[in-house]
Amino acid sequence: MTTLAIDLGGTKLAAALIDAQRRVLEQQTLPTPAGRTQAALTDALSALVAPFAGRAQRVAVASTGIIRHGVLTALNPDNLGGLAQFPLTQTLARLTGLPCLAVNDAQAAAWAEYCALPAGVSDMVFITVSTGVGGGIICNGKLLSGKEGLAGHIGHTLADPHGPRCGCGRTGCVEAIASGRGIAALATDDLQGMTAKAIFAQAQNGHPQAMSLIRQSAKTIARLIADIRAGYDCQYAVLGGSVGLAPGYLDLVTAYLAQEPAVYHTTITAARYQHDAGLLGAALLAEEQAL
Ligand code: ADP
Ligand code: BMX
Repeated sequence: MTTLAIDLGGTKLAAALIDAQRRVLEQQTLPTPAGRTQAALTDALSALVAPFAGRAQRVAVASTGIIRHGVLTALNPDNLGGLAQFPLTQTLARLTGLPCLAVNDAQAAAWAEYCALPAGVSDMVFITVSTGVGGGIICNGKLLSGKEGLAGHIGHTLADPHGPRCGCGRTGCVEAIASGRGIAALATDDLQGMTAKAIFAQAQNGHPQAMSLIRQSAKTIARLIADIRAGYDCQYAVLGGSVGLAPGYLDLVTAYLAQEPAVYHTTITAARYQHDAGLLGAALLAEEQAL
């Protein structure tokens, strides 16, 4: 069976055909629309799935936000330009005429990455450092989604009580400091108005503020991993998202975690499936649920 997998993030939308052998056959990406009304997102999804019409038997979506009964509710509406609610599975089922499953993006990626880890690992966390900071927790071999879908939203744990206000309504969340949007929002002077991608490029050229913003992000993620280790003794942390996968970032996080007491040290790797982890995880979950 071929699955049309979709990854809906705060910055980009991706769609791919995934075959029964779990190979990504063909993929296209589009920017998440700027005028982020329900109509704009529906139009963008329509353009995203159009090239794949008639070529899949089901749709599996990995999406930013809390996913409950197929509806996306933003925990941080800033990441979706203020769009707070969206009927995800209903819209995609209408656009494609196919059955549709939707899961949080980091939860989906966690499942794909967990399934690729060596046998014997039963506890791991996947962290996407992207537009936001998302997480997927595997505990005792099971993906935690939570009764209300909130499980794993570790980007909204406290990093600094005196830190910036987060779009979720709290102050000093990990996401407000470490995410792509957080890095960009904290930039001043000549870096003001740049994207995190551009700030990473500046850091490569030795720009002191750019380097400091990236180090601050990596240190915040390292402390988050230590907190999660203390929380449930996970053996592995896997990093994804365009910031998490940026050259040098994993090494920085690893170096900062090494500065914590040894009991919190955890193996950290880059996502084996790189930017496709969410797509593959959603497809796997749809397959397991025999959608
Ligand atoms: P999404 O959040 O939509 O899943 P990404 O994982 O691409 O998308 O994350 C988007 C964030 O990553 C943005 O803040 C963007 O500026 C930043 N980014 C994109 N490419 C890079 C890169 N090569 N290096 C560092 N940051 C990047
Ligand atoms: C936010 C939250 C999470 C998501 C994470 C990463 C929203 C809209 N999203 O913390 O559900 O997993 O960002 O999302 O509240 P991404 O867009 O960066 O991939």
